[in-house]
Amino acid sequence: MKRALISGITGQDGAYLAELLLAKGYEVHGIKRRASSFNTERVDHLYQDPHETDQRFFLHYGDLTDASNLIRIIQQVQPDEIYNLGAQSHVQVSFEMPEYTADTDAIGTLRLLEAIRILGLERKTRFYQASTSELYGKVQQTPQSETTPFYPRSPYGVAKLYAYWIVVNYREAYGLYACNGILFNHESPRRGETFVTRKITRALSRIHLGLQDCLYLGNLDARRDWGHARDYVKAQWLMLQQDAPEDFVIATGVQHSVREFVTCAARELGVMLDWRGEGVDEHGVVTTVPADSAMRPGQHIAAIDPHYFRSAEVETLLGDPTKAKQQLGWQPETDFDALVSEMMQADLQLAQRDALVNRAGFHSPHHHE
Ligand code: NDP
Ligand code: GDR
Repeated sequence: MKRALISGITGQDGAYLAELLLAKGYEVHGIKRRASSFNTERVDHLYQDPHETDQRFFLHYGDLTDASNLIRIIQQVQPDEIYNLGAQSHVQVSFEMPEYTADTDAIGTLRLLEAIRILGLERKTRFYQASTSELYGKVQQTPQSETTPFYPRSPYGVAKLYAYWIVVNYREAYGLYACNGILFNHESPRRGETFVTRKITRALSRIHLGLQDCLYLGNLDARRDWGHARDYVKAQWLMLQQDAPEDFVIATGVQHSVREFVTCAARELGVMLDWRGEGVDEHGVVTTVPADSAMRPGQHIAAIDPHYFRSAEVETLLGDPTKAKQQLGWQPETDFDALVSEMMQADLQLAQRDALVNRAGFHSPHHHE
């Protein structure tokens, strides 16, 4: 039985990857952070009572900023594969917490690689690094492939640049089996609520049910190559099953704007949206609306709030996954429309639950942003 250790197991990708590896017969260990409230919601369905025999899913308290703890966990687990998915992963937040982002995303990666060396596991443990299309930042060529130069545009991107190169360096210097997956944006119903896709599907569902009035967004013209996280974790696993370690771009090769995402998500509700440009006050106005919706024709359900503009923006990203298709035999199974539809349906269910709770006289908690 193979043993895997996942940092960031409580995040979007961590949950899908844990499911995939358990289905493949792995013993799966994950690092979770100590928090004052529950933070394991995405993997709670995988939890096994510690008294059960045949246990294959384990969580360890830890943090990427804590080297001695990482060494101890790796020593105990003796993993065949480490997936470093843990990160302060929000680009906008990285402008507010640049040092913490560097500590976790850049030096955290170094700490894991050093732990492998310190424990003499260079020949046993394979390493996957969650690299990102944010490395391309201010893009130098389109579409972006494994050979496109990097130009990161945020403290997050710069931290991930260090992580990318330290992985390459440890592969070349110590012969580690270590790979960078340069993954373009990938989403799902499990996506964090403050990333733009999930923010949109969550807000539109709530507006539809009368729980909220308007969705405030930043740059509607940003363009992204959006895929489904379930498809992308398969590529992470495939990268560690090759004869030799290499870096791969994982993307769909199709690009949409934030505005198109909103329009497509609204269409899922039977709502037609018209964009009436008024400078920075650009609105999404409802034109037709089904009878069961709390929205009204003419209602502004989307508007720009400059608060969400970034200090330095990544305007456009489009990946070229040819190498992954040829060498890994990987390709995305979920297209843009199916992704938006799945996310809308899931958020509609959550909003229906909140509406029911409200009607029964209880008020659902208010979350910021
Ligand atoms: P999430 O933000 O959903 O998950 C991040 C995970 O990292 C969570 O489990 C979080 O714990 C954990 N984490 C945060 N800080 C620390 C720390 N200091 N020590 C240990 N763990 C920590 O991200 P995704 O699942 O979307 O992404 C996974 C990885 O892939 C990240 O590294 C991200 O930067 C990268 N990536 C993501 C892409 C995407 O489109 N989703 C694209 C390309 C790269 P907690 O739950 O407690 O917050
Ligand atoms: P990104 O994802 O920065 O690409 O990083 P995000 O969904 O946050 O932003 C995508 C684009 O949408 C624009 N945008 C908004 N973004 C947010 N969050 N909120 C808004 O209200 C809003 N309005 C417009 C942004 O300006 C941006 O251009 C994600 C993360 O998962 C990273 O960890 C990962 O490395 C990259 O994807 C690939």
